Amino acid sequence: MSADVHNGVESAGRAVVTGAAGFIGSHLVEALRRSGTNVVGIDRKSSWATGEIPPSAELGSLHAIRADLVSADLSACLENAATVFHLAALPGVRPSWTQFPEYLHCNVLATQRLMDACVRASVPRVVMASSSSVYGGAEGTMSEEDLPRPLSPYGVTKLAAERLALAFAARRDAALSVSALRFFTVYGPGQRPDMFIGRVIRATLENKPIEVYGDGTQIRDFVHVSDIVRALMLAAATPDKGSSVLNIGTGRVASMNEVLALTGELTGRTPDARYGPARIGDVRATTADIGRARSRLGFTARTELRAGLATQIEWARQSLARTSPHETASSAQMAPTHRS
Ligand code: UPG
Repeated sequence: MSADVHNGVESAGRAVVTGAAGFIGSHLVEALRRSGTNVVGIDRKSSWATGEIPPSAELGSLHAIRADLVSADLSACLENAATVFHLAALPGVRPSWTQFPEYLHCNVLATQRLMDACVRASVPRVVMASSSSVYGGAEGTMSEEDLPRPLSPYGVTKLAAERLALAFAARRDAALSVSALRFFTVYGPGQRPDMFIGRVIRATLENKPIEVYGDGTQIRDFVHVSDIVRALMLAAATPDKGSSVLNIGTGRVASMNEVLALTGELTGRTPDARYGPARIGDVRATTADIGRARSRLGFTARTELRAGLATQIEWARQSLARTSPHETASSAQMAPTHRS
């Protein structure tokens, strides 16, 4: 983390992170605490127990609160907050067709309640996770200027959340700025288990088949979680007092077939890909226009896909060794398997 980011967040004071136990949230909480920032982390997951970790010489404190944003007493959580990182959401494109009330609750209602509380508590800055899913099936590079046309109920709720936050920030009585970061497809250690890269790695390490939805030629702008954390910290530290929407991606793409091939190279095992129908609501391609994030935040992604995949493979190996030590020890002695 660069000194300016470190100082920017630290001098800004206490940070509140919603979705603190999630994939991106847990990385952000760690980075904030390493920078000496005291963190209030809110999550509704059962693994996130309410409790207090005092500050140490190396780390800022953590006040963990297990709560649902829709019913929690948010004024207490937001006291003295300088930055609220709003990452809590029900993610994932495909289940949103059948679980829409849950998506509404977690993505829209929760955001409305949080923003209302932020205005009342005079929180100066909210940095929130939006998604490239708001764009829908755009051809070519996706720019913040494009008209969003989400193709899934999930994308609709993320767009609603983003617009809600911006509407609160625009209120005459609000002294609040919002940075809505449209994350492209995030990967890295701790990635959600329903996502493609994590599934490919796990299946390959366990010698199991992986179902590819479609012919594998769909492309994604994959962005490593360490770059996402850096973008979040930069957005919190920017001296710009206005609200903005910013793409956070790499500007480069890979197809699912390329991910399969790279995983094969890096693990020494050929993934057993089984091709099935494409899923409704999945877009063919995402590519971030990265110009605005570069000019406003000085952000460019640093992690190349090959190096980033290696970090996730290493993490997956370690997690598998913890859950099934015997299996992994014996498979580690096996010669790489190659399937046709
Ligand atoms: N896919 C498969 N097999 C699987 C899982 C996924 O073929 O078992 C496909 C999927 O259909 C898609 C591609 O792989 O075409 C990538 O899927 P995934 O890794 O789940 O990412 P996205 O669908 O791009 O969605 C991710 C996040 C979402 C976020 C979005 C931002 O899940 O929460 O908003 O990226 O772009």
